[in-house]
Amino acid sequence: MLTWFPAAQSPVGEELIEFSVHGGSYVSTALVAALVEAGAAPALPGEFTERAMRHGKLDLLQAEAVADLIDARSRAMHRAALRQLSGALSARLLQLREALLGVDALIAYELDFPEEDDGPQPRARAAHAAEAVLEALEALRATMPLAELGRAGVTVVLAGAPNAGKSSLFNAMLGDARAIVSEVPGTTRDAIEALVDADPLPWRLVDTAGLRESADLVERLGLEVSMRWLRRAQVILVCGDSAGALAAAATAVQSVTDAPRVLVRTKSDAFQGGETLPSGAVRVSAHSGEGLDALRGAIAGAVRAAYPEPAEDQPVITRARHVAAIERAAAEVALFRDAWAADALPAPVAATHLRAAILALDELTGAIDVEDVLERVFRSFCIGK
Ligand SMILES: Nc1nc2c(ncn2[C@@H]2O[C@H](COP(=O)(O)OP(=O)(O)OP(=O)(O)O)[C@@H](O)[C@H]2O)c(=O)[nH]1
Ligand SMILES: [Mg+2]
Repeated sequence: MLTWFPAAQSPVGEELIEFSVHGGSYVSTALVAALVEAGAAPALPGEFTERAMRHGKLDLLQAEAVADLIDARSRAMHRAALRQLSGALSARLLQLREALLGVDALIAYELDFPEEDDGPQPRARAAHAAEAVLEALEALRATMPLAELGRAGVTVVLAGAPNAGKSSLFNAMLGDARAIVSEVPGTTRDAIEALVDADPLPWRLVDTAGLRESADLVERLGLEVSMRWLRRAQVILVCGDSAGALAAAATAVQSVTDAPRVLVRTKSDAFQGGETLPSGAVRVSAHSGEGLDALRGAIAGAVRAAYPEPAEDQPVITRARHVAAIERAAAEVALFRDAWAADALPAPVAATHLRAAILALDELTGAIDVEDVLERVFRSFCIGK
């Protein structure tokens, strides 16, 4: 069955025919071979999205968002991609571009009518407007770490004495027996990690070797690995199977890092009562599942506190390319602001910084054709998109 899209209604902005064929790879492969034989060229990776962009159906940032949507490994990435696809980032950049053009116009006014004095000084207004653009650019730049965390996860490290129940808890949180568990203290030697999807950001959950002095060489090496992970941890689950063990583990962790922590009293199913835990500590059993939801909530709370979500109307950036362009634009605006404030450069020269900033923003949205940028963006797509 063929579906025909006239150019105006087609998602790529060109006349398009879709073939729907029976299932199985043979028929579709044979059809593609026949079409190629008849002169068709197979699409390059990302070619459909690229054509959509060239026909004005999407801008470059939205095209990238399509790739991000396909690659999304977490709810956070999915959300960021949808935001970008909706055009929120493009709209903000367009606003900033307009503002810079406005500053440019104020400067031209100052050039044309240097003696004129009518109300608010164009000079001060230009400085003000440039400052506002700079702040908006910096707010955008500041959202990048969230994109990285959305991709790689917030590093959440399980720490505590050997046999505290860390690997059991790790497995229970994953719902999968990934780490070896045994009653022998010192079972875990190397760090094991897994990506756990969660809101507002996914976690990179890391199980580590128990913290203790050991004569065993391999266990000591494992301890060094634990220490490295502890130093990199963004949230720590301090585990102990008694109030005393928990306090000792907290002290040990404290000496290495001041990352936010959640205190976890493990093996709550074997709890006899009669101990007081520090406030905020969560009682959990990897065996019965008791307290796991509370623990998930406590981790999400720590993540939220450490990485506040941007305001609803704050667009976010997601790629190194965005960072580079935003930084370039911000640097140019800052140069303009400083030169303008110090009256150090003739106005036409100061204005070249504004133009350079506008150029950087245009590159970002793909408003100006920068072939090598397009090449890099689209060739990272998979075929058929
Ligand atoms: N009753 C009970 N026992 C548990 C629980 N979690 C772990 N254990 C037991 O505690 C022992 C140690 O568990 P692990 O998960 O291997 O402990 P670990 O902290 O990873 O230990 P190392 O890797 O040696 O540092 C095992 O015998 C587990 O069966 C629990 O929730 N309840
Ligand atoms: Mg273990």
